[in-house]
Amino acid sequence: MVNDTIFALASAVGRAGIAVVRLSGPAARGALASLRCAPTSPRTASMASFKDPRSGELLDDGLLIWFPAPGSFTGEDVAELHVHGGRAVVDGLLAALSGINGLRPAEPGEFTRRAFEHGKMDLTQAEALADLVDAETRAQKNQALQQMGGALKDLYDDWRVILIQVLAHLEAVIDFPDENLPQETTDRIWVRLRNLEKAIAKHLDDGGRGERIRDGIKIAIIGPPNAGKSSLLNFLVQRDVAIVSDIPGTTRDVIEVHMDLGGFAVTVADTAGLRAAGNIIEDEGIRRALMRAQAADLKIALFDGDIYPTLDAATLSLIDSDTMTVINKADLIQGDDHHLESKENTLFISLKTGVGVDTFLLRLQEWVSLKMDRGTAAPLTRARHRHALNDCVDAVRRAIDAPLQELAAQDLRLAARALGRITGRVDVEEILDVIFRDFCIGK
Ligand SMILES: Nc1nc2c(ncn2[C@@H]2O[C@H](COP(=O)(O)OP(=O)(O)OP(=O)(O)O)[C@@H](O)[C@H]2O)c(=O)[nH]1
Ligand SMILES: [Mg+2]
Repeated sequence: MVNDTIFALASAVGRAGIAVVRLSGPAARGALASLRCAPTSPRTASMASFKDPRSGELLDDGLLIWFPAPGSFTGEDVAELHVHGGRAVVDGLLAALSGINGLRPAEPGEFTRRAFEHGKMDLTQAEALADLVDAETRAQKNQALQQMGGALKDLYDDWRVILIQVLAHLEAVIDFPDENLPQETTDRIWVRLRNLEKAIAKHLDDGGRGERIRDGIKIAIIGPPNAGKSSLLNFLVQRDVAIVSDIPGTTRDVIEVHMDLGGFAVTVADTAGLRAAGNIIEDEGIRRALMRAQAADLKIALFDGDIYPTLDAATLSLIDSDTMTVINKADLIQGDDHHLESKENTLFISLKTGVGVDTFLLRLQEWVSLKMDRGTAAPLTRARHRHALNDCVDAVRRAIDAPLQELAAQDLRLAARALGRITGRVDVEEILDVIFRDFCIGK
């Protein structure tokens, strides 16, 4: 029930310097009175003593901030109680709040839900808030902040306004055929619609940049047995996560590690060496390695320098434009060092001596940031948005090709609704508003 007053520990659970307990709803002010304190001036921190409503026992001395409705995060009366972050203090305060009439613990996400319901943010901003809390890398944080600032909301709202305006014009043409709208006006409708179709298509065709920043870019290390794939994983994550041995076929399962590479979230997977193993466990490992290679955004094809210039054929056959070719064990390659110099897309490294590894790391970071940094426009961040935008652009295309204006109007309504699904705005009444605002039909 929206009329309930909710409370929750807003800071992390566990021992800490300070804990923040938040209340939101109409009974927030009354709850403070029960704790025998009262808000002073709005949005200003003041010292307060919080006391148990029944026994009068001191729960803690802390800070109180009062955010009166509607100028608060949720749009309701909100109180923030900053207390010492000890378990007993927090438990005591939460227990005291539970005992106050009209108060109940908040459900997960309920504060943000209320903010959405009171029009403080749209759904993309609510999602961005969740992303910001989960952000582990600089790029994830920046993207969440951009989206929380309304970058996607503004974009989708603008498109929705265009759709609604076009729809309003079209409905006017349908409903009032005798009004004789200038041909120019009608032509402009279709130009606007075609431009919109292009803009949405371009936004959709971003190579999944936003989703990749959010979910992490997938890198798979593939290559023949014994090339040093597990050694490379251990080097990248600077931990001894995978078993390294000189026995070919050591790695069977895919070993996956999340890491921050130059500010971007990446998942690196070490895989089983590719060969005709003839052993069911290793064969299964190789099958998984190939699947992982297929799903990866970037493959690092790692070859064994010990047999250079022979390169493993199975690995060679997997190289595509999203593959970095790396030859390891450069220390074992005989002859003149000159021809080992890293060329364009082929790098020579030795994980044993460290030769070439800095260049390799640099190239890898360059590649990752190139994949992520294309353009400054706010990218799509969720499959949910992509799905709705695909529905929207399909409907716009159908409207453009529609044989009848009535059918086009129906498709435009669907297109606007698809955008509304992303931001959480789904009223059709707006269309009437536009008709009456933009047109002097009721002469
Ligand atoms: N000389 C030399 N040996 C290396 C180098 N890098 C790794 N090795 C050794 O090569 C052997 C194989 O390394 P791993 O990392 O287990 O190789 P892998 O590709 O994961 O092998 P599989 O899991 O069997 O597919 C180990 O004995 C490593 O110590 C290098 O740069 N030079
Ligand atoms: Mg291995």
